Amino acid sequence: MTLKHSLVRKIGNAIKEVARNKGSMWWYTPHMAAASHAITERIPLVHILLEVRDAREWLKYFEQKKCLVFGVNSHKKDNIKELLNFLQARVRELPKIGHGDQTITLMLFGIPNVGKSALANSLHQIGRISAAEKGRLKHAIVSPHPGETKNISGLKIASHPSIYVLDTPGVFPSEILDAEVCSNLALTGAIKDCLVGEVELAEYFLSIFNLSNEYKKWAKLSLAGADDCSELERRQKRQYLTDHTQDFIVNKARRMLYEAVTSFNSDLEDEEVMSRLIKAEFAVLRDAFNLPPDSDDHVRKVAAKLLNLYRTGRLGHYTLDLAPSNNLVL
Ligand SMILES: Nc1nc2c(ncn2[C@@H]2O[C@H](COP(=O)(O)OP(=O)(O)O)[C@@H](O)[C@H]2O)c(=O)[nH]1
Ligand SMILES: [Mg+2]
Repeated sequence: MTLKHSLVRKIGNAIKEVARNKGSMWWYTPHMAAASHAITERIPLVHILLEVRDAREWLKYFEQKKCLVFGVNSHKKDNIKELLNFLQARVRELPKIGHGDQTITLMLFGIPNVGKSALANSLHQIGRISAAEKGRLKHAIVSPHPGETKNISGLKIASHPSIYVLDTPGVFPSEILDAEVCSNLALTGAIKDCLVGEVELAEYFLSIFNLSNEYKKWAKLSLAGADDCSELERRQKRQYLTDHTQDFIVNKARRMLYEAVTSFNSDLEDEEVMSRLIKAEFAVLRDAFNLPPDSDDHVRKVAAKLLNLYRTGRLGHYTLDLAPSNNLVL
């Protein structure tokens, strides 16, 4: 068995344990049940349903299945403009459109923390509506934590005809999924970190990272060696010593991870070897993040910072779940 499998089992057991102690309510909370009910009730009333997924590698798969798919980065204005054009074209295809002041509604739905609210906001901000309609205070709450959107809310994204996008709370199926799916959901932040444990999740990430090709892109960081910088840069580095989101810390973490993983020549499929490597990586990351070794919970702090860098895409891109066509190739 590989360490990844052991960690999946450990995370799966942790989830089952919480379920045993707190009842299945922690997974399918009353709030989520109410949201699912509210979303289901709205389905017959809306014109377009748009499922939001974090699934870059799955685009081709859904295209082959003849689904209407659109890859989008909510932080890219041009991308959002293209999506608005795409949506308006779909709206024009709807029957009985174009008579007077008909209002079209488009409902976003998906699992927690997948980017629904960020997408609703971007569509509203970039949408072709008058400045007065872009209520400065009206926006959906975007957060790195799951469960922040509590209600269904509408934001206008286009005029003539008026199109409103409905942002909804994230929902799961009511049944608990298998251990690997749960582990992947937890790693992406769809399940609250405290239910599984940040350290276990960071170990799980490293067990995937160490067998990936992502770190190989950082070879030049290692060759660059010790940083050579100006007095101003040195001052900034002192000022932001513990801010792991700063580029100089991200690059240091990448370089140290690269050096740690490439220094291990032995078989990483071996659970023992992978465990030792992950332990070594936690030690170098503590150094990269400038955490004092005697601080109480430096292991948890390293884990939290590492998870944040992974989730904001600064440690590369990973597909945790391969599309079926890719599975066939394997
Ligand atoms: N890189 C990137 N991050 C995103 C994107 N959309 C959302 N996020 C981030 O993902 C996290 C969850 O977003 P949010 O919209 O609150 O998810 P929701 O729970 O589905 O509404 C936030 O930290 C966002 O900044 C995107 O297109 N690209
Ligand atoms: Mg939301």
